[in-house]
Amino acid sequence: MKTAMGQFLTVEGTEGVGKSTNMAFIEAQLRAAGIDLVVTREPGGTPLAEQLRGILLENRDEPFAPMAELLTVFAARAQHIEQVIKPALLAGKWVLSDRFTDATFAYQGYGRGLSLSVISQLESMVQNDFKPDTTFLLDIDVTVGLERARARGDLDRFEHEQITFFEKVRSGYLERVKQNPARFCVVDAGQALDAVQQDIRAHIQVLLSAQPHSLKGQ
Ligand code: Z5A
Repeated sequence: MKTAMGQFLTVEGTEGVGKSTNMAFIEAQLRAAGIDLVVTREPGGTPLAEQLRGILLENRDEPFAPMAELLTVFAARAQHIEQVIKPALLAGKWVLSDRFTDATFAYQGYGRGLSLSVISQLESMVQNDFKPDTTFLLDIDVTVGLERARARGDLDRFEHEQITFFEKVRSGYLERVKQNPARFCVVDAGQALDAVQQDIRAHIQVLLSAQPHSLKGQ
């Protein structure tokens, strides 16, 4: 699948990094520029994939085997791509997704310690060569992020993990940036929100300036 008609943007980061807050900001910026946009998330994005999300996030006594977790994430993704992402891009819309496969490398690969090469194989099976065009990585010291996330209240199954897990996840994300520097926009999410959003706005302006002149404000 080619993404020439629509752009596929993703937002990533560890707990408490401000993804939800900044997804809304990015959405508003893109809509103001006249982009026809579909906003979605992973795990989830379709009724069936949202059910799989519930299974992944729910706290339960039975341990979730890491390989079962990995396969569930990719099952949800296969459904999401087929039902939402692919049709939108083919219709010329842009898609903004709260997390995608970088999260799988970061959480299941670097965090849980599953083989990166197995994850790459699943990525090829499910996505062929389909990847995001641009990924915003909100990066933060994990201690600061966890304080923010825990101040919000109820914790899901991932948020009960130890700090060492999130440190591995964060270094996994930074490793992904090293491997794909052209795709990532890295933002220091430890700054005050105004400064974070100023940085995001600058990245979006670069992105929009590379688009056809039919968009508003170009
Ligand atoms: N997961 C996985 O393991 N493998 C995969 O392949 C995929 C996902 C796709 C659900 O993700 C879980 O799925 C996730 C990994 C796993 N782990 N967990 N949990 P999620 O994205 O739905 O859940 P989340 O990580 O909790 O994201 P979130 O809801 O967007 O939370 P957030 O990043 O913490 O964002 P927030 O709610 O906007 O911000 C948190 C608080 O900080 C909030 O009170 C804000 O007002 C505040 N905030 C935000 N920015 C600032 C600044 N700059 N300064 C001060 N305070 C701020």
